[in-house]
Amino acid sequence: MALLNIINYPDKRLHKIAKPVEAVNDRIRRLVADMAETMYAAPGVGLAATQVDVHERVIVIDVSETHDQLLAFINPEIIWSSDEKKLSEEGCLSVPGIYDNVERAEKVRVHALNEKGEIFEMDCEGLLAVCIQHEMDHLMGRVFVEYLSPLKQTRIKSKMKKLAHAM
Ligand code: GNR
Ligand code: NI
Repeated sequence: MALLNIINYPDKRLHKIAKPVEAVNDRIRRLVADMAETMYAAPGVGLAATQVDVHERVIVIDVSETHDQLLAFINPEIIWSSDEKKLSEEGCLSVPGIYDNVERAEKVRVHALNEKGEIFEMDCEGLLAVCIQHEMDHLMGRVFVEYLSPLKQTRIKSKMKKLAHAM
């Protein structure tokens, strides 16, 4: 296992669109294990491959309080979203220290492959629903701050650039 480097916003690699995984093999299983280790160490409740500069459709999530309920989503697709929306506060490991409200579907149904390459579907609500939509956005090259006002985005970019220079 290995800790992977998380790309920080603003970085144009966060806007790359991930390609579908062609085969769930040992390379993908190693990626899932390394992403899980990186997510737990951060610590975070989710991580998309885009954030570790791998542009393939892989997500890991663990929203349990006990940090022992790892979910891996390979080639995930949201096949249903509720019309009901919900506003909730989000953060992102690629935008450290920034938290703001984003509106998402309250419930979603996801179709994906697991680490064995088997198809599964999952109904998601609460933090899991928020997180899966946040991670799916990463795979499409979208970061949650892009839902905020242009003024906030400008401020966040300048704050992140200052932080990067201070390192
Ligand atoms: O760790 C994370 N917490 C979080 C909180 C509210 C909404 C979304 C998230 S995802 C985030 C980890 C991350 O950046 N995933 O891409
Ligand atoms: Ni994120």
